[in-house]
Amino acid sequence: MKEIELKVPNLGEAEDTEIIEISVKKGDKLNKNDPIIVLESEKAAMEVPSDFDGIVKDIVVKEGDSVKEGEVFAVIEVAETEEMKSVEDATIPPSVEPKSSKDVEPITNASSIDFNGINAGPAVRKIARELEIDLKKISGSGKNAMITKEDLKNFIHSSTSSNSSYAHLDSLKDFGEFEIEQQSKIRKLGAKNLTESWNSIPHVTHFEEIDISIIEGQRAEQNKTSATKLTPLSYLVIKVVSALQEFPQFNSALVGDGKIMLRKYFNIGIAVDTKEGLLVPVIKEADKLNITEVANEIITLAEKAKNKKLLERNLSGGTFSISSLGPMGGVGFTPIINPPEVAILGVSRAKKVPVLEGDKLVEKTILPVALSYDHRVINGADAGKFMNFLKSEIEKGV
Ligand code: CAO
Repeated sequence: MKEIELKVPNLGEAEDTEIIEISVKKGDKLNKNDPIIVLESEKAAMEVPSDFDGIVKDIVVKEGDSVKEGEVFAVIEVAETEEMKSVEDATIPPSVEPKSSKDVEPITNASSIDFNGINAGPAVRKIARELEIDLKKISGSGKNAMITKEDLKNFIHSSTSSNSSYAHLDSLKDFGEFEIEQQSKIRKLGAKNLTESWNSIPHVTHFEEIDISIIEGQRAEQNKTSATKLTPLSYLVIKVVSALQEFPQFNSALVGDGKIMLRKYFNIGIAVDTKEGLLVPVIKEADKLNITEVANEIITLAEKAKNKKLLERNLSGGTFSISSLGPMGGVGFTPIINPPEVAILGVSRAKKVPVLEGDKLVEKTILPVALSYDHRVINGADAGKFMNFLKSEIEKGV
């Protein structure tokens, strides 16, 4: 048996590169072509495979290390064969010593799926190859958009669940009369987006009841003179913006690699029910608007949505959404997050209830609300604090 030092191959233009994955550990048995480490190049991951059958004696680097061409990264023990001896002289195994940057192959495989330019580690590639998944369809959430095992799992989960959730027409057609209706494009797209959100975001919903008696009194007064009709929703937008300013993570987007983008603008999406399906136009810079301006925006955007007049810019850039089913009733529902946002407030129907204040029964108007949030970004305790703040802001009135 003979020990061989494995060295970092020629990396092309790159001076040094980071080790993003170590695929083996000390004592592992290696077959020729098994990946040992994965290096990160500018555009893709680069697998450095073993050229021999053997045993890993030592790994002298760790994930995250920066390495240069010629640096030893592992020692392996191989049987002393003629083939091995000839390679030993060259120190760097031929297959890991490309002549130029063009020779540095991103991890690809002889399989029919082309992984060229894909940034993913060997484990992810192996599963993708086995299941014949095209990694180009997956957006990576890791460093430099690397596709992680979690991304792959989510992709597999979302594609299997969306396909398997369709009923089979053939198996249902013998039970009675029916007709087939074609869903509108908006509904179809909405269904896809909702499925993706539901399957990829760990949703938690926090329920609360808010006393809007003061706001309702103020609203009645303002509506006597206001040219624009104010509904409870306009007040909620103003108060939600205050809560988002106080708790910025609720106004963020999860951008991968453990980073959240805390957005310093407050664009509030409003779910609008239209004949064609649900649309969520966005009130831009809601923090700069007063209550009447917010109410005007809601009326204008809802009109446009119902008349198919919304432009792309009216539908993009949201940082938080509100879905109000208030006028339609219901005591509560769990709204689905509108990615890349991380939270959404669902509003149900307010009702008048008798409440004991001291020893007196008084009438209060209570609004049930539900906050769904992305548990990867927001904890239950954060949600509790956000809702307590929102509740006390609303209960103060404007
Ligand atoms: N509780 C009780 N009444 C409420 C209420 C609530 N939470 N919210 C509004 N109302 C009242 C309004 O005050 C108004 O009553 P008055 O005419 O007596 O003042 C009435 O209900 C109708 O309000 P509205 O619907 O015209 O206005 P809005 O600002 O509340 O909502 C809009 C505007 C565009 C959001 C709404 O029309 C809409 O489309 N909602 C549907 C949203 C939806 O489908 N969400 C579900 C998404 S998940 O599938």
